[in-house]
Amino acid sequence: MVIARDPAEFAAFGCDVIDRQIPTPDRVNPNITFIRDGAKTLNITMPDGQAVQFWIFIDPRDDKSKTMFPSKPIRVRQGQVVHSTLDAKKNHHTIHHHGMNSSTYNDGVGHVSFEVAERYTYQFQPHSAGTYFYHCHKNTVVHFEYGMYGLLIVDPPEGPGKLYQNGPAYDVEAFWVPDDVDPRWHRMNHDAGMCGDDVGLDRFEPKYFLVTGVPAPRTETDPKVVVNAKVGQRILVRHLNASYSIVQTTIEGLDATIYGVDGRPLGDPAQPWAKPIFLPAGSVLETCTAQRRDLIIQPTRRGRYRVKFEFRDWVARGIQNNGTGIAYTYINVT
Ligand SMILES: [Cu+2]
Repeated sequence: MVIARDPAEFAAFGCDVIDRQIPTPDRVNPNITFIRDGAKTLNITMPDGQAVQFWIFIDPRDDKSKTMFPSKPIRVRQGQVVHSTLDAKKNHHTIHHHGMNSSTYNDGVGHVSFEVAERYTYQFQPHSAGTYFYHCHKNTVVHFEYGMYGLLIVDPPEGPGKLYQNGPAYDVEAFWVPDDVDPRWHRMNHDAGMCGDDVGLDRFEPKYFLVTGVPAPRTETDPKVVVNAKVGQRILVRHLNASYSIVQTTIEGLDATIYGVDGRPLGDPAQPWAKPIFLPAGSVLETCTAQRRDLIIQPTRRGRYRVKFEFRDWVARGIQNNGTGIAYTYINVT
């Protein structure tokens, strides 16, 4: 086993991450179990006809998961002991359950623990209901760009229907997961850049802009993205920025209120210092990579309300791909 003691050794470790086939330390009986095989390839045809290769996690117990991008959600309840098993059949991967307070062995960050050589069961117990995601943490910038992620939803102990215990109830649940794709990155090698080799990871030039796996402009009609609700219903939008851009999301004509930030509640009576944030219609919601926001929207009038996602460069802050990096969808209220 390599132990990093000084920067030189860390440099070597960065290039040669430990891989292990081990049992879960301190294993206890789970309340709920998941299996994810990784990575399977999935080709998605972009609006210009180009097929782009993605890597996804699949659930071997569910054939539908073979074509799901983002990967099939993991949905649990606050307080449950969760066992999430990764079967890394081809090459090495990990699962990082982003936002869980896991022990180091169960955190799935290859560089501080190990990569899964064959199979490992991650054990954790979520303590805060909200919106999270899981993703591969092997050569992360490449594997995450390849699409190795899915939503991780933590419901309150009593189950879905409220964002958190004593929190806002919802009638309609929606998932908005903006992502951007540089097709050049989707032809890279599994280990590209890990040993300090210059493979061009300093250049990210996204050409396709997706929401919840749907490339724009299909986001304007695809039921995975478009939200349908009735006047007076409460819509919960779980918004995850899975892109490598700053995303500015604008809901035109409808007010929204942020009740959750990165899996932590706003407006929980037990935490009176953390207030919900009101966004008047037309406000810009800005998120960077990996951030989550839970929005409650309660329309009071019928209409077709447009939602705009602008993908902006981190440094220059201009809209990506020469100003074309925009996706739209709609909230239809009847
Ligand atoms: Cu991976």
